[in-house]
Amino acid sequence: MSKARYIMVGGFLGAGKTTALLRLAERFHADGLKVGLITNDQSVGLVDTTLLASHDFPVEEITGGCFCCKFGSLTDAAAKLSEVERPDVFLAEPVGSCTDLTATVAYPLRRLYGDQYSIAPFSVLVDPVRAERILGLAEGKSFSPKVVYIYRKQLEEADVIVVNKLDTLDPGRMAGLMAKLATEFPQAKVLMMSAREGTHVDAWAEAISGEQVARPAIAIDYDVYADGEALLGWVNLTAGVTGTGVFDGNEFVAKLMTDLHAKLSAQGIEVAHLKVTFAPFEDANDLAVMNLTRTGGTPEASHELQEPLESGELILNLRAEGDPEYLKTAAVETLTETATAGGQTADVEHVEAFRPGRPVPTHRDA
Ligand SMILES: Nc1nc2c(ncn2[C@@H]2O[C@H](COP(=O)(O)OP(=O)(O)O)[C@@H](O)[C@H]2O)c(=O)[nH]1
Ligand SMILES: [Mg+2]
Repeated sequence: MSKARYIMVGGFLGAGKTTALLRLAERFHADGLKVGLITNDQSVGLVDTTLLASHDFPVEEITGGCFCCKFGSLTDAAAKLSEVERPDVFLAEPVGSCTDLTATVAYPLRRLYGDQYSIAPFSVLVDPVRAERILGLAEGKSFSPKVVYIYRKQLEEADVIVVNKLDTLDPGRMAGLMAKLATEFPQAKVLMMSAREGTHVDAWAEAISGEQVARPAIAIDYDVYADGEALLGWVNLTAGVTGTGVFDGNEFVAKLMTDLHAKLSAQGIEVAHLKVTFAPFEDANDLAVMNLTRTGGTPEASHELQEPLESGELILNLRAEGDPEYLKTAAVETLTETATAGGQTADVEHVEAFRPGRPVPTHRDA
C-alpha cells in the first residue's frame, strides 16, 4: 500500500490556515485524491470544523489539547478518517498558538509511522499586517513579548513561510516583508499567496510537494512558551438563537462581531482571532462565517447566509490577549445584547473560557 501524505500547515491564529487547507483540499479532490482533514483545538465547539465540514470534506476534530501534547489523538484521528477508505492526503491544522511542531509531531510521526506516511515540508502561514508589526516594519498594536516569542519560534521552524493575504498589501510592502522574513529566517523558503483568492497557490503546493528534510530542531525555552500561551485567553461558545419570525442572520453576526470588537478594543485587548459561524437549524447547507484577526481590523464575512432564518446555531471562538473570564463575560453579554436588540433570544448551550495549559509534548525528537 502506498504511503498517505501528511501535510501540516501551521501559523499564528488568524493567519489563514483553515482557508488555505480548504484550497489544498479542493485541489487534491480535483486531482481525484481522497482528502481527510484534521482540526485541533484546546476545547470543543470549533468554527473551523463547521466550516470545513460544510464543504463536504471529512473532518476529524482533536479537542482538549494540541497534537503535540496528545500525539496519540492524531494517529487516532487519522485511523478514524480511514475507517471507510484511507485518505491519500491528510491535511492537519495545528493550534495557532503552538510551536515546536516539527520536533513534537512531524519527526515522531516519521520515526513511528514512517512506513505509513510521507511527511511534507512544514508550512507556516503569516498574516502580513500582523507580521509587519511583529518584525518591526510597521507601527501598531501587537502582543506582549512572550506571545511574540511563540510567533517568532513558529517562523524559525518553518520549511516554507507563506505570506498569505497577498490581496491586502501593496506590492512594495509585500516585497519588504518577504525580504525581511528571508533575512531573519534564512532556513525557510519565503512565498506569498492569497488563500482566499486562490492566487499563487500553485507555487505553494509545489514547494510542499516533496518530503520534509530533517534538520536539528529549534532551540526553545518551554517556560517562556508556556507563559506566552498562558497570556492568551480562549472562549468557545455555542448558542441557539431564535427569532419571533425570520431574521437576517448575516446582520446578526455582523452586529455581534462589531459590538464585541468595540468592547475588547475599549479595554485595550489585542484580538488574535475572533470567529463566528451561524447555521440555520432548518437548512444544513446554509452558513454565515465572520472573522476578525486583529483589534482595529475589520470583521469580514467569508460566507454569507443565502436566506433569512428562524433559528440557528451560533458558534463563537475568541482568542485574545486578555483575561479569559472577562472575554467570556464580554462574549455572552454582547450576544445577549445583540439578540435583544433584534428581537431574538440567545440560549447559550455551552461556554468555556480558559488559558491554554503548559505544553508538555508526548514526544520530542530533537
Ligand atoms: N484578504 C484575505 N483574507 C484571508 C485570506 N486567507 C484567509 N483570509 C481570512 O482571514 C481570516 C482567518 O482565516 P482562517 O483561515 O480562519 O485562519 P486560521 O486561524 O489560520 O485558520 C478569515 O476571515 C479568512 O477569510 C487571504 O488570502 N486574503
Ligand atoms: Mg483555523
